[in-house]
Amino acid sequence: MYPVRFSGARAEGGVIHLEGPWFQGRVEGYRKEGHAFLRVFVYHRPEDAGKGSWVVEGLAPLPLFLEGGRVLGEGVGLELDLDPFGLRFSGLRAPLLLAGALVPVGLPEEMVRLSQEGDALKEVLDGLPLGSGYGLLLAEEEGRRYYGLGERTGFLDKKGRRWTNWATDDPHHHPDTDPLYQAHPFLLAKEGERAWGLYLDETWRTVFDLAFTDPETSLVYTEGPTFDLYLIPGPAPLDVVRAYTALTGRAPLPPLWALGYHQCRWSYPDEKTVRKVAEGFWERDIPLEALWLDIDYMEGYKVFTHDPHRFPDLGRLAGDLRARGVKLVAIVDPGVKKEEGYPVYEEGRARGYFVRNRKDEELVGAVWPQPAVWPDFTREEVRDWWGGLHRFYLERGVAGIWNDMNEPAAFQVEGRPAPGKTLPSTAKHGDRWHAEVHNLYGLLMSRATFEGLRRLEPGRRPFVLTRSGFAGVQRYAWVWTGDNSSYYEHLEMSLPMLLNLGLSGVPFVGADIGGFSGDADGELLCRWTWLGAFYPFMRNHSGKGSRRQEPWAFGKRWERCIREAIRFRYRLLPHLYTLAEEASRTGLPLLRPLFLHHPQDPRAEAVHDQALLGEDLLLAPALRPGQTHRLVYLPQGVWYQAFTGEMYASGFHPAPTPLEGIPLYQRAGAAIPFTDPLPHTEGALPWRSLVWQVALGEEIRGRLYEDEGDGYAPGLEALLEGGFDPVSRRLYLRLKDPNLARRLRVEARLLGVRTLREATVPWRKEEDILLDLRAGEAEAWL
Ligand code: MIG
Repeated sequence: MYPVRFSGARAEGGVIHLEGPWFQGRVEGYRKEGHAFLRVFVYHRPEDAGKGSWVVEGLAPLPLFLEGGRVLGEGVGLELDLDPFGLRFSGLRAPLLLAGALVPVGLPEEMVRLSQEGDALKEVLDGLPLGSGYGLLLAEEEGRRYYGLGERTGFLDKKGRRWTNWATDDPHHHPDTDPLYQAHPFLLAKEGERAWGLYLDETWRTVFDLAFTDPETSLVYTEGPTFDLYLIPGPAPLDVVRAYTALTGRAPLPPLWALGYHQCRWSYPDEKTVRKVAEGFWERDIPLEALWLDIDYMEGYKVFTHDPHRFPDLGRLAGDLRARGVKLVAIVDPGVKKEEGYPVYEEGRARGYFVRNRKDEELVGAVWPQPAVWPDFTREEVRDWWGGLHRFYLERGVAGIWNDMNEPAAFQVEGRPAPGKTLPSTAKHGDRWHAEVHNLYGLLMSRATFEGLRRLEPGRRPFVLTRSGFAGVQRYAWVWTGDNSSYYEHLEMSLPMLLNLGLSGVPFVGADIGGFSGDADGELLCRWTWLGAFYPFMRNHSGKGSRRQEPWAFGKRWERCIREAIRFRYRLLPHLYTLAEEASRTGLPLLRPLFLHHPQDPRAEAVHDQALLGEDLLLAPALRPGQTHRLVYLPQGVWYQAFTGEMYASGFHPAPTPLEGIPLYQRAGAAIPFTDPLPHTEGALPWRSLVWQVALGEEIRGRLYEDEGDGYAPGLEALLEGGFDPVSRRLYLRLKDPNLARRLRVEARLLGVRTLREATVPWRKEEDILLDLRAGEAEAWL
C-alpha cells in the first residue's frame, strides 16, 4: 500500500476539492435536522466522481471554506494534510490514507484464490489501474473506547479486535466469531465524556482493525475503489447516535403488537401443532401475541406457497388465531426454487430478475430450495415485483414477514459447495459485482418487503424481521441476532450485541430467547425470558433437533417464572410503546448502554451486563445458573429498586437475583406508565388501566405516547409532572392526559412509600401506596 497524496486543495461552491496526480477527492459539508456532517471522499477512477449512496439521503449542503490547512463550516471543522493525505477531526488523528489492496487484512480467501488464477482478480476488482482498497490509519488514544459496528460477538467496547463487514450466515458462532449476519461500517468513539462518530459509506467488504494488529493504530479499510467517509462531531454520545440516525434513517413506529410476546420454532410442522401451541398459552393464561411459521409451512421450500397437506388453509388458521388476538408471521427466504411451472420462478426468469454469473447466465445454486436462484434486489423493478408477491400472505391473513437467509446464504453454487456460504464475488447484479453489493442484500430484500407491504395495505404499519442488513436497515425491518445457542454465555452476550446494534441505529432488536441451537433447560429459559422481557423484540425460538422450549416445556416450577416474565412484559408495554415512538423520532434505541446517559462516568464505559431501558430504568440480569446474587453498578443519581422500593445511591451493591424477577431500578424523579397484563394487545389502546410508578424525586416527570396501535392517525401524549419536597414531605402530581376519561383506572404507585399521612385524593395501600389520579391532580403528605 502507498500513501494517497494531493498536490492542492481549493474551495469552490462551498466544497473543498482535492487534486493530485493519481487521486481526486472532495470534502463536503452537510446538515440534517440540526446535525452537521463532513464527508471525505477519495477516488481515482473518473467514473467514480459522482458516487452515490445506497443509504444516505435528504442532506442539505453546509458550505465549507478553507483557512490555511483547515476546512471550516458552521459548527464543524477539520484539519487536512495533503501530502501525504491525513486529517484531524474532534479527537481523531488520522495521519495517513493508504491505497492499494491490503492483502493480509482485507481479502477474502476466494479472492486470493482468484488472484492466483491469473487475471481473475483484476476482473473482480474491475480492472483498477492501481489495485484497489483504501485504509485510513487512526492514531490510537489510550482512553478511547469504540462502540457501534452493528451486531458483533464480544463485550461492549469493540476496541482490541478486528471486525469485518461481510454479511455471513454462521449458525454456530462462538464468542470470537466474526463477521456475523449484519454489516454496519459505523463507529462511535468515546474519549472521556466526548464522542465522535465515523460512518464509512462503502458497501464492499470493509475491515475495522481497532488497535488489534498494532496497539498504537487502528485501521478503517475498504476493498472498494472509493473511500467515502462521513464524520460526525458529537460532542456527546447521545448526539452521535441522533446524528447518525439522521444520516442513515430512523425506524418507523411499529404496530403495537410487534412489541408483544412471540413464539416460534423451526418448525411447528403442521396446522394442528400450531393450534396446540396456541392452546398451550391460552390454557395457562400466558400472554401470546404471534405464532411464527418457519420454512416447513411451504411446499418444497417454495416461497409464496403453502403445503397443501400440512397447512391446507393458511387463511382459516390465521383467522381462527386472530379471533383470539394471535397473529401469524411467515418466513420468506430469498432463494427461489428453480422449477418449471412455479410461477415465481417462471416470472422472475422471463423478466430477467435473478442474479447472474460471470458468464452472464442465470446463477443457479442451492439453499433450502434446490436448485435455487436469487432475485437481484439492487434493481427497483425487482423490489417492486417481490414486494407485490406478498399479496399471497396478506390475502391469507398473515400479519408480518420474517426474512431469513438473506446474507444471502447459499449451500451450493453451480454444483459446488459455496465458499463463505454465499454467492461468488464474481456474480453479477445488473452490471455490479456481487463483491460490491453483497452487504446490501439483506437491506434491499427488507426494503422490497417493507415497501410491498406498505403498498398492499397502505393503512397498516408493515412488520418485517430480517437477519441480514446494512447501515440503515432499521428503516425497513427489525433485526434478530440469528442462530445463537442455549448457552448462558449467549444469554450474556446478547446484551452487548443488542446494545451495539442500538447504538448503530437499529432500535428494534432481539436475540432468540432460550437459544436457537442446543438444549435449553428451565432455569436458563426463565432467566432468558426475564431478560427478554426487556428486549425490544421478544421472541422465543428454537432450532430443529433441539428440545422444545415453549414456556411450559420444563415443568410447572419454571412455567411459573416464565409466565411472570411474559406478564411483566405486558405490564411494561405502555412504556415500551412510548420509547418506540421516541426511537422513531430521535433514533435513540430502547435498550441503551449506561454510558449513553452517563458519559462522564468512567465506570459506566464498559458495563456489558446491565442496560438502561430508556433513560429511567436500569436492569441487571442474572447470567449464571444457581446465581443468588450479583453486583450491580448504579451510575449517578438516586435509584429505587423497581420491585421492592429500596433506595440506593450511586455505586456498587450486591443484589439478590430471585427467579421470579430481575434486578431492576428506577431513577429518582422518573414516572413510568405500567398497565395490567393482557392476553394480547388487540384493542388494548388506549390503555384502560394505567399505573404510573413514581420514584420520588424533587422533580418528577413521566411521558406516555398512545395512538391506535397501527395505521397512521396522529397520536396523543400524556404527561405526568410534579415534585416531592423532602423537607415538608409534600408530594404534588399533575397529570395531563387527553385520554383520561376513557380509562377505568389511573393511579400513581409511590414506589417504596409504605405510609401516608394525608392526601387530597382517594388512596389505597398495596405493597406501596397508590393514589387515585382520575382527578388529574393529587397532593399528598408522606
Ligand atoms: O439454515 O428457517 O436463523 O431462525 O429457524 C437454517 C430455518 C435456516 C436460520 C434462521 C433460523 C431459522 C432457520 N434458518
